[in-house]
Parts: sequence; C-alpha cells; structure tokens
Amino acid sequence: MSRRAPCARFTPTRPARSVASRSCIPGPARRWMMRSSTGEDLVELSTHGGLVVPAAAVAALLAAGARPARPGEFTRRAVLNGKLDLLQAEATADLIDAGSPAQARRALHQLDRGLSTRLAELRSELLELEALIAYEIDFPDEDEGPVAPERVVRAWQAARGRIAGLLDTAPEGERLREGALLVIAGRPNAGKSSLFNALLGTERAIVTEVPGTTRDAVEAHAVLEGFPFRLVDTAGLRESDDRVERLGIEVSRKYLAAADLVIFCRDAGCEMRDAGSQEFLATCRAPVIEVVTKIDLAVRPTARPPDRPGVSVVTGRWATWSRW
Ligand SMILES: Nc1nc2c(ncn2[C@@H]2O[C@H](COP(=O)(O)OP(=O)(O)OP(=O)(O)O)[C@@H](O)[C@H]2O)c(=O)[nH]1
Ligand SMILES: [Mg+2]
Repeated sequence: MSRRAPCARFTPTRPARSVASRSCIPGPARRWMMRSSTGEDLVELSTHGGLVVPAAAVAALLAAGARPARPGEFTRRAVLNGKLDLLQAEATADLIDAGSPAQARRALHQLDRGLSTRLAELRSELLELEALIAYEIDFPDEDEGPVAPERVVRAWQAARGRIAGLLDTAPEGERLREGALLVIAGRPNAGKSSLFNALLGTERAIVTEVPGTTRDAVEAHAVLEGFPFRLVDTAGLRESDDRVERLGIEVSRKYLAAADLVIFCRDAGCEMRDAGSQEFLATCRAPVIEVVTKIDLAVRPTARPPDRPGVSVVTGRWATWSRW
C-alpha cells in the first residue's frame, strides 16, 4: 500500500477478490486512513454483515499474510507512536472493564486526558520551582538581582496545592475502579442478609429466622445508582460461646475496619440501641448509615428520629421514618 495524502480515502468500484478462495468479498467501502488512532497507515475494510462474508474476508486477509491483532495491540501502537500516553492507555483498559456508568464516565474522562492534563500542569509548576531555586543558587549575584523569596514561596505553594489535590482524589479514584467497600453489619437476625440479597437482586446469602445464620462474610459486586460497590454481608455482632460464630464475628470486624461505608441494620421490632451497638457505632471509622429493617412489622411510635431510613424486603418499601 502506498502512502497517500492525509485522510485520503479509496473506494473501489469493483469488489475485491480474495487471495485464498478467489471468491468475491463484496463490500460497500474500503479505505485508507492516514490520521488513524494508532498513528499508522490503516486500511479499513467494510463488508456486509452476517457470518459467512466477514469470515471469508478475514480468511482471505490471513491467507495474504495478515494476522489477528493481539489484545491491546492497537492501544500499544498508539502509545509507541505518541498518540496516547500511558494513563490514556490504562483508561482504555478501564473503559473496556467498566462495569458501571460511573466507571465508564471516569475512564472516558481520563481518555480525554483528564489526569494527564493535571499531571502536565504539575510538572510545569515543579520545573518552574526548580528553575527559580537553581537560579538563586547558581547566579546569586546576577544583574537582575535575586529571585524574590515570595515568588519561590508562591511557586512552592502552587505545586504543593496541586499535589494535595491529586492525593485527595486518589482514594475516590481507587474506589471507583475497584468498587467502594460497603459492609452491612448489625445484630444477629437484624435482616442483614435479606437486605444484602435485595440490593443484589438475587438470593446470594442464606436467610433464616435463626439468629447467627451468617457465619462468614459474603462478598459480591453490585452497581448501585450507577456506582460500583463491593457489597459485604457479615455475621451478626454479639458475644458468643460458639467458636465458629466467634471466628465469623472476627471476620466481620476486619471488614468493618476496612469499610468505606457501613450500613448498620437495626430490627424495627427491637430498635433501642444496645450497649454493643453503641460501642460499635462509636468506634467505627467509616461513615455509618443506620437503617431500620422490617418496617412492615413496626408499629409507628412517636419519639423517633425523623430522618432514619427504614426498609422492608417483604413489601419492597424504603422510606424515612417520617413517611412510614
Ligand atoms: N417481615 C419481615 N421479615 C424480614 C425482613 N427482613 C428480614 N426478615 C426476616 O428476618 C429473619 C432474619 O433475616 P436475615 O436476613 O437472615 O437476618 P441477618 O441479620 O442476616 O441474620 P444473621 O445472619 O443471623 O445475623 C428472616 O426470617 C427474614 O425472613 C423484613 O423486611 N420484613
Ligand atoms: Mg445473615
């Protein structure tokens, strides 16, 4: 294929003939594009749809010496040719792996050089700072006089502020990529597994009326309101003589220590805060959403906080206390 002017396109008037089978590759369009995403010359062949025609076209190309691209090969070529930077290449993989709209949005933002631009700006700020300091060290007696200390301080503060901003958004990025760790905790029989299943939309965890049913943490990925979560159902928190249950509670505590967000379930029937729950809520580092469960069984009392959310997996209702 010869090199043509940028963006030149070539559409043959007659269908091409395959090398291997001499059969016809009918196609509405074949074209060369010079401004390709990889930065390399590219021939794009369009065939009619279906199974046979595209397969015949691919077979003909393979017979002529072509080979299928390896996974990520075009992105790699784009990086090598300076069309994408490494962060954009990573964003391409993130976009392909995106399991939620929020992840896709973030990957697209990065493909659009979101983080790359911020890093480029930081780089130039650091270079300016370095130049100011180097000037002061190397040429303290130059005619132009010393660099004003305020200028160095301003440059330093700008760079430091940008680094702090990047560090601030890093955990958020990590959560979006991996899914925020959302742990469902509470006393035994509080309805944790039922809520877990309802959020997942599938019967993933065992539910029974026996307190202490869940003995190990059950983890699943979920997309809630467009955001990815690692949802974890845990063993109910209580003092227990049962060795297996104690081990399960230990696992619960480990998850709770690592949680990004905790849903603390409280059975509407026994809603008064017990000492254990109080202690837990006081020591939990992650934000805690207290949820009153089984609201279909509750009789509405008068003196309750109006803003605590309540749920019933039986009726499918989710409401704040004031609306029960
Ligand atoms: N009426 C009613 N019953 C519920 C509701 N949610 C859970 N239950 C029942 O409450 C009991 C305990 O539910 P689970 O979801 O197993 O409770 P848990 O907190 O996971 O219990 P453990 O695993 O033992 O700690 C079961 O019999 C459920 O059917 C609800 O919203 N309404
Ligand atoms: Mg359970």
